[in-house]
This record gives sequence, structure tokens and C-alpha cells, in this order.
Amino acid sequence: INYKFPEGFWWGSATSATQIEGAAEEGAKGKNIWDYWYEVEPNRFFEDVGPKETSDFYHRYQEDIQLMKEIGHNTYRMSISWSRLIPGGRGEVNPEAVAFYNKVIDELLAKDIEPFVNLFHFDMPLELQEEGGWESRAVVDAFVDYAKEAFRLFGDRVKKWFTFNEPIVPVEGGYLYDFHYPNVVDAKRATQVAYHTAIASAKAVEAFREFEIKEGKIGIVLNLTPSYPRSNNPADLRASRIADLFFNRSFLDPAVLGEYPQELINILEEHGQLPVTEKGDKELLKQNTVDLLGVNYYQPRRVKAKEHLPNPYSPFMPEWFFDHYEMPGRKMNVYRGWEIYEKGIYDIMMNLKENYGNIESFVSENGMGVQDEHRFLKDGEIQDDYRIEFISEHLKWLHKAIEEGCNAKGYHMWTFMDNWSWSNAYKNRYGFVSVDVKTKERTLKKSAHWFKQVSNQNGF
Ligand code: BGP
Repeated sequence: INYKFPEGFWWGSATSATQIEGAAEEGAKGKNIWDYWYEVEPNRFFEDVGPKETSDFYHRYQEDIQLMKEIGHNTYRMSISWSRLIPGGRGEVNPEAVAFYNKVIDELLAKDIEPFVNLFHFDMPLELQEEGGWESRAVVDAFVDYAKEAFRLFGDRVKKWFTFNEPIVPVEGGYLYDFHYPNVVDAKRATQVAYHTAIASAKAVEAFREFEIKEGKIGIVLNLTPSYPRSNNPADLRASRIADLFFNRSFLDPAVLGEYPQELINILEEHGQLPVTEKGDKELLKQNTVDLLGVNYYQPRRVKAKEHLPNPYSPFMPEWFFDHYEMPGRKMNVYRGWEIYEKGIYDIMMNLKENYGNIESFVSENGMGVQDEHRFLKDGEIQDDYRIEFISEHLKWLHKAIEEGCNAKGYHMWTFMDNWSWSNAYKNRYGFVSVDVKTKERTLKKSAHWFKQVSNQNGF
């Protein structure tokens, strides 16, 4: 074995409720924005499969957890569907949902797979979105109530909790770049949404501490996209620094350091984009930083100085401050159109070590989406050698970071089984396990067997 990982390393994968559960109209679940959007604008979505069915984990969780066991998972991240646990987002908990999540958690524990539970993975209950979603401070309070219910119901068995997955994505998708509901372009509203999400996370952390869950830890999962400048000239460096402020530090700093970077505040202030805040917010953020950080890493951001001044009449956008840079010769995942840069994982971890108190962390998502993956089917199994290479190259860099003192505790692949993705549906397949969309039949891919070995040997 060339790459041995520390004792007790977390090997597993991540999923989210909306992407795998299906049964969106069963078990007394309420509607969330995805159920709604798919209903009213089906043409936005790649395929004729919606959140209603997805991979049907709701009915097949036993079989799936058995497969997790078979492929060496000792940990697994899932999310609770807010609109399943509390239909409508506020009020009584739904006993059918409690029963379902209890069964899933108990089944995982019975198989020695530690559940990591995330509270919010893009799935705002529809009624709360109609009140303004994260733009509304009242929705922040509703979220904290939901979080408390979850801690109360499952905190006796679940020890690792996460407030949000990639909170910047609903900001970008819903309020800047048109890929999440309510798909508007308005930076001021985006800033408010981002701010309220950070406040909601801190308030959930505060509530979590009151529960005094034995050995409990609370974290957040952030998609960090290291920002690389085209060159070392000052204009490129500045562009890259600002992209980093907008897309990484806007959540990383408040969650881990308990405050926003001054430079970000200055930029927003100068352009009249500051959010509405309340008295006491600063202290709230300062006192409720996370214990644990999940890092989702797919691709870096390459940046160069803005070549033309922004049109002063165009709406304020982060892109006022930089241009994207297509570096010649960069390595691409041709099946998804994303850059592959394995060293990014090392750079992220070293940054956490040097600038974020070496916070306890893990890779909470990393993976490779592939279109038309069935073309790699041979002898009844998808021969996904490209995925094995992708994972192992990232693991090498993670290993190096750990050797150099980073506090990284695990690696979760995105994702356990092929799942339904936000607007792409089943176009890009990511799983260790392939899913036949029609029959829902599960089959291990080659990478699943490989991962089992890695996990069993704690290295490769
Ligand atoms: C992350 C999300 C996941 C997942 C993944 C793959 O941003 O946390 O939910 O979808 O990206 O992206 P996609 O499905 O768009 O290819």
C-alpha cells in the first residue's frame, strides 16, 4: 500500500433527500420548490424523471444500505427532507417521516455505518418559499425550529450534523444565474439570501449546543472552488482574490471564523448591496462557529482581470470584478464539461490549515459525472476506470495534505448511487452503483469494488 490513511478514516459517500428518496407524494410529505418547479416547468429539466420518483430510496433503503456495507462504507451522508419532516415547513412533525428516518438511521447503525445528517440540501418547503424563502427572516426562525426537532428526534443516535450543503448554490442558482427556483437575477436579493442562510446556520449551531448531544459535532458543507489567477500580475491577483471572496469566503469566513471578510463588506457597501441585518447578529456569528467542515470539491475557478469595464447600467454581479479564464491545456472531464484539477484538494486543505485554525474537516463530495455512462457497460458491469482514476488522484493529494498536518478525517464520494440531479435529472451519472431509471434495479460499478478494497485496507 502506497497511500495509507490515518486510523478511523471516514470512507463513504454522500446523497441528498430530493435526489434519491422519490415518494414525493407519499408518506404525507409536503411540497418543496423542486416538486413545484418540476410540475410547472417540466421543460427546464433534462429528462422525463422528476423528484416524484428519482431513485426510490424511500422504498429501497434496506437494499441500499446493504450495498453501502458491501462497498466498504463506514460513514454515509444523507439529508433530511424538511418538507417531509415538517410538511409546510412549520408546525407539527410528520409521524410517517419520523418513522422513515428512524428506520434509515437504525439500519445504518446496525450495519456499523455512521450516519452524517444534513438539514438543508437546496430543498426549501414551497410554502416558505412563497413567504420569500431565505429572503425572509421569519423563514430563518422556521429553519431553527426544524433543526431543533431533528436534533430532538434523532440526536440520540446521530452524532454528526450539518446545517447546510453548499449554501451558496441556492444564492447563485436562485438569485443570480437562473438555475434554481425562484430564478431571478438580483444581486441585492442574493446577498440577503446569503446573509440569512449564514445566520440560520449560526442559529442552528447555537440550538445544537443547547441539546448537549453526547459526542455530537455540528458542521457545514461548503463547495470550495479554489480561485487561481491567470498570472501573478496585480490585476489578475486582485480579480482572483475577489472571486474567492464572493464564492468561498462569503460562507467560509462566517462559518469558521465567525465574521465576514472586511474587504467583502467594503465592496458590497460601495455598491449599495449590503443586506439588512439585526442587532446581535455579529455576536451570534462570532459565538457559533462550526466544529466540523465538509468540503465539496469538483473543480477550480480560473480567473483573470476584467478586460472591459462593466456596463454601469447592468445589474451588479460578482463578474463585475473578474473574467473567467480558460487556461490552455487544462484537463477536462469531457463527459461533464468540468475541469479536473486534483491538486485543488490539497490547496484547499492547506488553506484551512494555515488560515482557518486547521479546523477538523473532510472531503464531503468529490466525484465525476459521466453522460451516457451505459456505453461503458461490459459483462453486466460499468467499467468506470476513469472514476477510479479520478478518485485515486484526488486521494493522493488529500493524503499529502494529511501528511503535512491537515486535519482531514475522511473522504465521501459523490455519490452512492446514480441519482436525480437539479435540472440535469439522470444525465450525468455519478454513483458507485448504477440505477436503471425504469426498473430501479441497482448494479455495482467497477469503482464500487475498488472502493471496498480501499476502505478495507484504509488506503491503496
Ligand atoms: C453538488 C451538489 C450535489 C450534486 C453535485 C453534482 O453541487 O451538492 O447535490 O448534484 O453537485 O452536480 P450535478 O448533479 O449538477 O452534475
